[in-house]
Amino acid sequence: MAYQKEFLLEMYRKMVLIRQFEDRVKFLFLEGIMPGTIHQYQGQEACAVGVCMALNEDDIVTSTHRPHGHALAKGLSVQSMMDELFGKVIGCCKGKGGSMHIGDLEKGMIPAIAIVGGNVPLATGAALAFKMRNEKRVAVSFMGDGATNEGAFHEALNMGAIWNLPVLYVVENNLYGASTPVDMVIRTEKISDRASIYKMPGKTVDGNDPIAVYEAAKEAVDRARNGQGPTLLELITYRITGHSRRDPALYQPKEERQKAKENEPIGRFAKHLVENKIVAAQELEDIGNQIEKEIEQAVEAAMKAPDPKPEDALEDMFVEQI
Ligand SMILES: Cc1ncc(C[n+]2csc(CCOP(=O)(O)OP(=O)(O)O)c2C)c(N)n1
Ligand SMILES: [Mg+2]
Repeated sequence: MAYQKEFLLEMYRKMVLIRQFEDRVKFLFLEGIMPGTIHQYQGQEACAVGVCMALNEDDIVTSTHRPHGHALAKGLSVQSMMDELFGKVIGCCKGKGGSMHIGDLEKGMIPAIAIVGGNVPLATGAALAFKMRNEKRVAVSFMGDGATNEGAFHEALNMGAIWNLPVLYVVENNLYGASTPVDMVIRTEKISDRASIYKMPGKTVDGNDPIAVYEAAKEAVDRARNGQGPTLLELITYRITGHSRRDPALYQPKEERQKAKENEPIGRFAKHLVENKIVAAQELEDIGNQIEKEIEQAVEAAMKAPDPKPEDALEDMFVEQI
């Protein structure tokens, strides 16, 4: 299918935004300037961007311990996320969530959940609410390969299937759950094979190709929105950074890492755009430079922003009115 240049550039811009955001955060973290802990998304950008570009603004996503890419792709601002990572009162969760609970309901992202598999039932629940209220909205659960071995995953998929809910289960198979290779803990050749026992469509696609991801997600989202029920989508990708802060990822064999770097989504997509004369290399460089400035401004502003007061900890404990 042919796409407008604007669409492809938006895809590129969002992937670069995620990459640069993560690279900057890594630096701030290693310098000891940023508090908390982080799990980063470098290498997996095409997954979040391809899926979120197939969604409407009022669709909902849920995420994991590795949520920055999903949040940026769903439209959270760099500033509100940087503020949150610095624990500031103006962050998207008022500084109370930090990296692993980032989110903003107004942008269609339920705050992330770091319990592996924990967000899968949440997306199922949101989809049930949409169906009961007769709303034409779709819920997406982003998860890792490791999450598909959790009981919560199977319970949630079963419910999504029997109630024919408007939900998309997206597995980002980055070949490892922390340091454990996926083929050590899963017998089936493809994770998407697991869809068949719930009688929903299951598909495996190249998760480093944003267009392939977009097309698979669009088909699944359209099905869900038209009342045809859930889909399990497996995106094959690779994490080109450690599992969490300071992890040198020595369990990833050198050759495999090297191959993955050559196959990383942004360089690959840039090459595709330039070689097919869709865009000039200079235009891509300009996009990168603009994003760098935006991130730098956000870092400066976040560092100057006010911290929460101790008594703020007692606020937002309960919903006052439903
Ligand atoms: C229920 C549960 N068990 C263990 C952990 C510790 N833990 C955090 S991330 C992770 C690996 C998850 O792997 P995967 O689902 O493939 O996601 P990835 O890190 O590759 O993005 C583990 C074991 C956890 N957070 N929750
Ligand atoms: Mg994984």
